[in-house]
Formats: sequence, C-alpha cells, structure tokens
Amino acid sequence: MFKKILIANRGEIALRIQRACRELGVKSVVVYSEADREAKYVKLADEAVCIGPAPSAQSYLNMPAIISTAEVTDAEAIHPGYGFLSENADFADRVEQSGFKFIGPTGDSIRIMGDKVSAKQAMIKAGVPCVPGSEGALPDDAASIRAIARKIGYPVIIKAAGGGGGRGMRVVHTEAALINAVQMTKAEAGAAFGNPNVYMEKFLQNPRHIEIQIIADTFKNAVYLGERDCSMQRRHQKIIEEAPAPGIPRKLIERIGDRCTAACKKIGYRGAGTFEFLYENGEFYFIEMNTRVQVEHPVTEMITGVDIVQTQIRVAAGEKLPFTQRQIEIRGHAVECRVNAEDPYNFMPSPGRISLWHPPGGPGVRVDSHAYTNYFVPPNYDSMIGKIIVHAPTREQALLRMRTALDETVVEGIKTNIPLHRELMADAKFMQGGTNIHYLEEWMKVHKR
Ligand code: MV4
Repeated sequence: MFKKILIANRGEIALRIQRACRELGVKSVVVYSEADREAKYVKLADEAVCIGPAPSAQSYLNMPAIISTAEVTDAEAIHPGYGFLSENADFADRVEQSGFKFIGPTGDSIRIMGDKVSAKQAMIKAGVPCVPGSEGALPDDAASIRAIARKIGYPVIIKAAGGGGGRGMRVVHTEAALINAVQMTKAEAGAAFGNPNVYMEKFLQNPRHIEIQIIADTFKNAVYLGERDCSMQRRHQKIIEEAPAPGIPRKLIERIGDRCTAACKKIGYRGAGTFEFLYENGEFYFIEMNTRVQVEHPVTEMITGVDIVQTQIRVAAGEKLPFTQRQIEIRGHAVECRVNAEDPYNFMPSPGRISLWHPPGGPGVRVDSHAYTNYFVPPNYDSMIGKIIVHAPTREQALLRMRTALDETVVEGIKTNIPLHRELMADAKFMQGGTNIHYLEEWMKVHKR
C-alpha cells in the first residue's frame, strides 16, 4: 500500500478521499486554491499545499503545480476525484511519466473513452449493446449522411466525438434539417473540443439514464456493483440518484453487468468506471463510459457495502480486487440528494457564507459534505456543497427516510435546493419510480414559482 497520496481535488470528494486514506493508513496531501484556504478539510489533511489562485485553470487544473507538489511532499500516487483533471488522458500520462501512480485507468483507456466514437467502437467490439447509429464518424458527403439517417430512421441525434455529458449534441427530426445540423455540430465541436468529428444515433425519445458501476484490478478481474438510476436531472445536472433502479428486472441487470465486466477485461481496464446506458422499452443502449469515481458512488456503496474509493486505491497500489462477483449482494435501497448552493426554482448559484449548517442523522443516513457553520461557499466552482444519502430495506422506506433527513437539515445564510428535494420526495410519479430523463424539466414547467 502507498504511504502517501496526493488528492488533486476539492470539496466533498477531497474529504471523501481523505477518509478512505485514513482507514487504509495512508497519509494524505491536499492541494488547494486561495479560494479554499479556510476550508476545514484542508486543515484536516496530513499536509496541505496552496497551488494557486481561485480560478481552476491556475489551481485545480494546473498540472505542473500538482505534479511538483507530489514531488516535494513525497507522495506516491495522485487521486484526481471527479471533474477537473480526472478524465484528462495527458494528465494521467504525465503523472505516471513523473513516477507516480495515477489512481484511475491508463491514459490510453481514458483517451479511448474520451473520444465517444472510439468508445462506442470498443464497446460494439466487446459485445456491449449500443444505440443504433453510424459506424464511426460521419463522412463528409451529404448523400452518404442522408443515407445513414434514412437507414437509422428519424428522429436522429448528431453528437460530437469530443463531447459527452450533454455537450455538442443536436436532435434532427427531418431530412430537410439534416445537413445543416451536421455542419453546425461539426463547427461547434471543432471550436469547443478541437475535434470536428461527429456521429449519428437513433434519438431515443423517453429513456431513463441507468449506469453500471464497475471496478477492475490489474490482474484481469472485473466486478460490477449493480446499477444506479440517474434520470432525475436538469440540463445534464443530476440531482437525485438511486440504487437499485426501480422496476428493472434483476436478470436484465445481470446480463448487462456481465457485458460490462467482459468489456473491461477485453480492453484491459483498471480502476473504477461507469458504463452509462439509456434504458427504453426493456433494452439497454450504451452511450458513454466515465473513467473516474462519480458523484453518486455512495448509493452503490450503501447497497453493496463496498468502499469504492478504498478499492480504487487498493487496485492502483497493485492489489487484487478483495471480492469476486459472487460475493456482491445487493441489500436494500439507497437514494442520494445533491445539495446545491442555488435557488431551488431558478437554479441561480447562491454562493456565500453558511451561517448555520445542521446536517441530518440517524440510522441509514449518510452525509458527504465539507460544509460547516461559517463555511464560505466560494463562487468559483460547482455549486454542490454536499450529498445526503439514505439507505433502507425498501425503496418506500428509503424515500421516507430521505424526507425525514431533509426535514432535519438546516442550512442558513445561502439558498439551497433542499425545498425542491422535499417536493420531489413527495411527488406521486417519483414515488412510483421509473421516471425518465425529461421528468424534472416537465415537472418544473407545471410547478412554476
Ligand atoms: C441520447 C439521448 C437520446 N438518444 N442519445 C445526453 C448526455 C449524453 N451523455 C447523452 N445524452 C443523450 N443521448 C440518443 N441516441 C438523450 C440524451 C439525453 C440525456 C441522457 C442522459 C441523461 C440526461 C439526458 C438529458 C437529455 C438528453
């Protein structure tokens, strides 16, 4: 095991990684920006080094500053968390070329998954079902593009190879609109991602967003840790996640989980990863793979009992996975509400000083947050200030537990989206389970404030 790890992130996930380190007997170094100077988790770490001013480009995205901090503090590995440099293949390569372990997959794996065209090709080859679409990037000539769309059938969606997470996409309903849409998406993709390649898929109208968590070691062992339903989102920002996904037959999950682990073995994947699927009419369609730990990993930890962050660190240190697929059992139901410093109805960020922070507690309640009374939420980063996660024997009990937890929570001095969560936990359709990716945006239209 490592003696010391550098945490190249901030906020709740920096604290989460620190906790994993402490239980593994590993010392932790956090890097922080001037905006995070007073944060408590910075003081809690064994060592902390200021690497630059508030803007991420000069701090949390500053590769030379992060790597030289690892050098001067004698860290052996770097955990990138989520966001920032976590899915930057060049960073992963530079970390390893500098003699440190990158706690994540190889730069080459990240690169394959970062290009959505090569990711999809790798998945098709590995037997993971994908959305019907173009074989690879679209050609240049209009006639061929039209032929591909006719074969798929309208509506289609044009996606940038360099996009992902909802960036660089356009839905096309008619042939008349096709070529212009392809050209626009290509131009935007070239400017935004430095890669003008685009591809085409059948546009699924009412899917759910279901993802499979996997973890793999460097000995060709890979295990899936069940699924998560992340359909409750707005503008590609998830706000509620749960596991298991309500109403999906266990047999279907097992089948798709096995495909995911087989794919991991085939591509030599190491570390934690998430296969994102659209789920419609009883079928799974792969869309993207995330090569990092995700915000919503705690719901999976709750229903499996596996500490995903500790396991990431173990496999990065060269240990074998400490469990097999047969040892993974799904127990009960878990729900996560992301607590954001924002207006609950217009979603405007609400940074500032938290004058009172009173988190919930009790059986089956977990709070992953770096916030505290008098903590100043800086305006420079993501507005998420923490996550409330509940675990209970059934979904119904988990929702009740979440309602109790939300009612107990007190956050004063800034606005948060807790009132929105309280309404959604009591919403009849959500309580039934299985709402799709459009539900929240439709709900907002009906429940105008
Ligand atoms: C789609 C789709 C419908 N059909 N692909 C958006 C984020 C990116 N990961 C892929 N996305 C979508 N791809 C096809 N062929 C609808 C979406 C989509 C979506 C997906 C997951 C979660 C939320 C979403 C919100 C809008 C659109």
